[in-house]
Amino acid sequence: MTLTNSHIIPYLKQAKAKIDEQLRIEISKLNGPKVLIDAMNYSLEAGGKRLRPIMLLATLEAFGQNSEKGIPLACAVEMLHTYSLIHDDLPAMDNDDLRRGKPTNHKVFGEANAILAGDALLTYSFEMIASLDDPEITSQMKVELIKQLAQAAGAEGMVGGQTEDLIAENNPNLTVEELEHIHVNKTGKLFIYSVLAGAILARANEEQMNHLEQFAYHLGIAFQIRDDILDIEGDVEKIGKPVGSDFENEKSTYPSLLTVDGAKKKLNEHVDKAIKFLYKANVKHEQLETISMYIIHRDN
Ligand code: GRG
Repeated sequence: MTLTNSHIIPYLKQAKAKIDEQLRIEISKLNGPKVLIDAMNYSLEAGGKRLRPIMLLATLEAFGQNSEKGIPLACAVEMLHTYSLIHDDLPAMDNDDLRRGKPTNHKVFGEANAILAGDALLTYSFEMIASLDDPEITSQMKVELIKQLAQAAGAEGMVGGQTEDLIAENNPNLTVEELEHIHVNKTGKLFIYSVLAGAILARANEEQMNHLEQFAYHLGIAFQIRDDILDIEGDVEKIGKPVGSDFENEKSTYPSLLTVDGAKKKLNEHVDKAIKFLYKANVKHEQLETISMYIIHRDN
């Protein structure tokens, strides 16, 4: 099936607008020191694509359900994602001055406030799930949603992946398999969570859960490969060649290990696998497929 940008963009814009509105509502409920709330808001409003929450909503739609009921949970995922970006940019991690074309959180609010804003976003995400006010979302479902988010974000997921990524910086012989393992933990697990959280709300059966998990697993890898390719294309546009020409002394990426063409081939393989599992899940696949196509064609 071929989907063009003219199909994808309106759908994503509409879903993003709903998420943005609810994020503003959720943050307005918080009574904390002004500088902390401002720092949280700064990164929340800095122009993220909202891919993870959109995937959660699209999963609900895949089960024929109204996506509105997933919006607060989707916002909790975005809060957690935003924390990870703030901390990732800190001097002790990637030491980035810019994110999404704007000064990073610590550049505007100082390092201590950026750490605290990240901490507050992380903790608020769990509070939001515990506070979900919908009679269809039982306490048992909330516990499961909280447990799975903690697993996706913690030592066995995103934080573990970030740690492995830092270790890998000193390994010039990193293999594609090792790189993949890092990215599955660092970014993939939150993608997987987003889909499974939607499936939990929709009361998917076990077989559907398993297929959707595989769908999101492959999509998460495809997302990362696309990100690596975009980085290279951005460097070539800016300075006429990839940073660290011939990829020497550079952090390992899919293009550095496989060449750009090899990375593109791998990306397509993962998207094909993702779509195969999506179809196996026997759900209404249109929106999730639309997002998958966006992820391989996106240019930011
Ligand atoms: C610091 C605990 C901790 C974790 C950091 C997710 C992560 C782990 C770091 C983000 C750094 C990074 C650039 C990872 C590669 C994956 C990626 C491109 C994430 C950004 O996700 P997008 O493109 O971001 O969905 P937007 O800006 O749209 O929200």
